[in-house]
Amino acid sequence: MSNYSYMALGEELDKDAYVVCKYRVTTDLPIEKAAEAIAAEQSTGTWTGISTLNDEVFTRYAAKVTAIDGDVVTIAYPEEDFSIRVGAIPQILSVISGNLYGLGSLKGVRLEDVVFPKGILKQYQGPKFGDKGLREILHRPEKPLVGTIVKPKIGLSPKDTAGYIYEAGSGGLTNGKDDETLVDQAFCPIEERTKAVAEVLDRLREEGHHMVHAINISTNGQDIRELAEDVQSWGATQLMIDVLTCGYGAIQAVAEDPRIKIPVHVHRTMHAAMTKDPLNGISMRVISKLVRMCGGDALHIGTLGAGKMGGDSTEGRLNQDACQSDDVPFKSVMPVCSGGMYPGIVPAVVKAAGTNCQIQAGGGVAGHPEGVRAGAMAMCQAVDAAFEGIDIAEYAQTHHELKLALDRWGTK
Ligand code: CAP
Ligand code: MG
Repeated sequence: MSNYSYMALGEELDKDAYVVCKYRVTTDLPIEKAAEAIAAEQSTGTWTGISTLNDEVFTRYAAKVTAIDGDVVTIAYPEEDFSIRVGAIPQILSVISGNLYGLGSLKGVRLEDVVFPKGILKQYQGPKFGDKGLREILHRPEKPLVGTIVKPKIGLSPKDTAGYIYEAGSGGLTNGKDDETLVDQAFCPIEERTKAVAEVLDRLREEGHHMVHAINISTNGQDIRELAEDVQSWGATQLMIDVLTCGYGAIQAVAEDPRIKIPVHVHRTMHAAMTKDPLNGISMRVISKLVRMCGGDALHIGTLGAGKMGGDSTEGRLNQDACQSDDVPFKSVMPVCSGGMYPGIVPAVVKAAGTNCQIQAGGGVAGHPEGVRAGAMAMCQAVDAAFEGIDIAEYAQTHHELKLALDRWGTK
C-alpha cells in the first residue's frame, strides 16, 4: 500500500479549490481504509506504493478524505485534478465516478452528491430557458405545467401523433412530448412528425392554447447538433434528449448551440440502472446537477413516491433541489414528475413537489374512458383543484371528465 495517507478528517478546506463528493460505502474493511482506497484510486494512488509518486505531486493532486459519517464518506478532489479547456463532464465523471465502483475491496459504492467549485461551474452555461423561460413561452406563470406523452410510445403515424397532440392541447395541456423510444422510425419519420405537430400547435395557438411538444432527437454525438437544427427548422417548439443513452455532452452540444432557440426537455431513461440500488451506483441528484450544468431546461426527477416508477419523496426532493436551488449560477430547471401519473394522483404529487413543476401523464391521459381530450381535461382539472387547494373528489362533482378519471383509477 502507498506510504502516503489520504486521510484529512476535519481538515479545513477552501471550498472553491475542491470538488467535494459524498459516497455511501459498503465494505468489510474498516471504513477509513475503504475511503482511502477510493481517494487513492481516483487521484494519485493505485493498489501498491510506487516509486514515481513524490511529495510535490501528492501534496498538490491527491484527493482527501475529509469526513466519515457512518457509511457515508466525503472525499475532496483538488480542482487541478480536473481538465480545463476540454474534458468536461466525461473527465469529471472519470474522476468522481470511475474505477472506484470496481474496487474489489468494496462491496458497494453509491455517489450520493457532488458540489463543484466556482472555477468549474463557470465552464458551463446552464439552461437557456429553465422553468421561468418555459412558463413565459406557455403563458403559465404559476400553475404546474401539465403534459402528456404520446401513447402508444411507438407505432403511430405522424398524422396520428399530431392528432393526439391536437386533442391534448384542446383539452388544455401545456406540454406534449415524444416517448423515449421514438426518434426516427419508418412508421413515424422525424421530419414528417415534427412538421405535422408544428401545424397543430399553430392551430392550437390560434385557438388560444399555448402548448409545446418535445421532439425526441436522441442520437449519436456527431449527428445530434445538426438534427437539432433541422428539427428546429421544421417548426419544433421543444427538443427532447435521453441524457443517459446520449451522454451529457449531447445535452451540452445542443443547449449551448447559439442557433438553438427552443428549450430542451431531458429524459432520464436508463437511469434506474445506476440510481435504483440504494447501495450501488449514482444518485439522481448527481445526474440532475450535471444536466443543469449542461443546459437541460426540464428534467424527469421522478414522482416523489407516487406513480409507477420507484423512488421516494425524499430522493425526489433532493432531485428537485438540484434542479432549482440557488446555490449555483444557473437558471432553474423545470422538474418533471412523470411515470404512472393520472388525475387522482395529482394532489399527492403537488403536495410533495409543490406547484413549480411539470406533471405529465401518458396512460393517465390516453387511457381516459372518453379519450385523449377528456383525459387532458381531467388532468387539467386535477391540477386546478390542487392549485386552488380544493379537495379533488369535491371538484370532481362539478367536473365530468375528472369524475370519470377518478371512477376509473381512483386517487392515490
Ligand atoms: C411515462 C413514460 C415516461 C416515464 C419515465 C413511460 O408514461 O412515458 O418515460 O415517466 O419515467 O414511458 O413510462 P406513463 P421517469 O405516464 O404512461 O407512465 O419519468 O421516472 O424517468
Ligand atoms: Mg416514456
